[in-house]
Amino acid sequence: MNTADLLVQCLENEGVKYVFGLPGEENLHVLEAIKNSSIRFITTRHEQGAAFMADVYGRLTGQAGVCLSTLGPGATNLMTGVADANLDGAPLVAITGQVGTDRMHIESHQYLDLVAMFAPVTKWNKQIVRPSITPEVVRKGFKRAQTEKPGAVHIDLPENIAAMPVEGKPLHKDNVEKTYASFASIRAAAAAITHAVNPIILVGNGAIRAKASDAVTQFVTQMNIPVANTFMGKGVVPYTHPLTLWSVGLQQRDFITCGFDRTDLVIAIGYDLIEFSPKKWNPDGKIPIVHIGAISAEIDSSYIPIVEVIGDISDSINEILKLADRHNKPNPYAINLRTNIRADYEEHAHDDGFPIKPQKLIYDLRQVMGPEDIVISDVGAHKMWIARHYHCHSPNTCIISNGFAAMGIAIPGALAAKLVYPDRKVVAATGDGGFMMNCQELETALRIGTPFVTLIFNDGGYGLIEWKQENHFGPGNSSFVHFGNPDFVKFAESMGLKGYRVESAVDLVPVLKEALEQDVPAVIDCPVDYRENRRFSQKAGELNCMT
Ligand SMILES: Cc1ncc(C[n+]2csc(CCOP(=O)(O)OP(=O)(O)O)c2C)c(N)n1
Ligand SMILES: [Mg+2]
Repeated sequence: MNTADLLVQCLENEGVKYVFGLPGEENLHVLEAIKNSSIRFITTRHEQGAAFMADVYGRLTGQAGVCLSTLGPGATNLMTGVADANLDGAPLVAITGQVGTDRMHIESHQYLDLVAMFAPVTKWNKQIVRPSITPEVVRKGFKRAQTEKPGAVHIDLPENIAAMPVEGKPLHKDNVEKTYASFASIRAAAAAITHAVNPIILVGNGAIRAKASDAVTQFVTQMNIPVANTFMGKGVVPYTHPLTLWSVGLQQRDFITCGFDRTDLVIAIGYDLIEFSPKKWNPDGKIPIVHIGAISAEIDSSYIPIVEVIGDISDSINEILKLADRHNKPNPYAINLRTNIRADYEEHAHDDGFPIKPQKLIYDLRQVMGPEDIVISDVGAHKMWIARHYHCHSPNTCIISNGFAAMGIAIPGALAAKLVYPDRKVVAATGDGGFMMNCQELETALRIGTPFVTLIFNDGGYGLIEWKQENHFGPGNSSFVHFGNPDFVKFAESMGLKGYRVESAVDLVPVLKEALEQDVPAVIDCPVDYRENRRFSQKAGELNCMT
């Protein structure tokens, strides 16, 4: 047995089913070891795709997704997806090949100090400097990646170490017990909740990671308190619940902002500040906050909780429920707000304008997707519309990157989602810009048999940036944001995929339905009317929270 064999045994011990990656000379031994293992290697067309696949796999399962690259250029390609996992709180382990330890001290072909390079985009990273430490490095790596707040870990394996003989076996996984909040913190939180006049709940991805959906929904119902979710907190409370105010987190004002303007207590549950800065909803730091989470609150001058309830989230909520007493009805203002938000959602439901308005596009997408089906959003104007308008029945059914927010995640992410849930429908919703960043992974999807639908919001440009430019510099004032596109239908067909073009608003639902029935990946080119972006900004700018 060599070190590479032992490394792969350790991966098996961690329950790894897939390694996403791209081969190179410096990881030959690892690939050979994977070939002889129970793990399936998924060969990708770019290391970035491999890292995004591992990222979304980790986010959906809570088990670290694993990606592999060679040294130098392979490793630099891997970094974006690794950084995405780290800032989105997704468990991921990246393994890189490396030159031998005998040539790291001199100018060496393709050599970069990868431990130094990955340090800022990981929670922890190390080089395997001698064969015998492999089980400890791997166990520690997985433990770090998977423990709250999850993130990315990097392991660097020099090729001479990989080939060295070794004895040893994987370490046992330790039993990590739940931690429970102190009684004092629960009592203080319950008192604050009891006395608040107009509280609001803000729920984030931490509640999904902690599988606290049932407890949060129970809390909302029993306490009669309205709840908003961050982009990454969709589905914690089903969107049909009468007290949900849906997603918050646009950088500009929106209906939901009014809920925060009027509140006298924010109950933040599993809220990650990275997604939506508290400075946006609590600029002068005056709103009292109860922080309920698995770990202590991040420091921010706008986020200094009056009490932190730290421990298993479901348990904390259940204990608070035993002590809190709210006989007063929910504020009628919150109910009005809900009515306004819903009216806005439905405003374009039957709009047959073409190119299709983003609101209508997303409304139709929701109609064809079942409650457990999964949408993976890319990053751009379409993401903002998905965040506002695509609502979820359950957690992890709309994946949005809102920590790192890297374009190019949707297609590799959808492939990973289809691997995890082969029986669910999966849609990669992407801009035309993001599509061209990782569309090569559609070949990977075809080859490994993961059919999903890629829905392109086609505006011939970097729509979100155009939107921001126009907000800053006035209508018509945008620069460097337009480009040409290939014929996406022919492009898809040339790869052996199904290609569709939406030619009118009424086409979209039947095209989506047909595309979702295919047994190969399908691509839908859908022209989108982004004049709605500016319209929305105007409407939001005129929003008067006092009505
Ligand atoms: C990798 C990466 N590069 C650049 C950006 C900055 N950025 C954010 S959105 C956006 C435009 C996205 O364009 P497209 O994919 O066509 O989506 P649209 O906004 O048109 O819906 C850009 C350039 C980013 N988030 N990620
Ligand atoms: Mg675009």
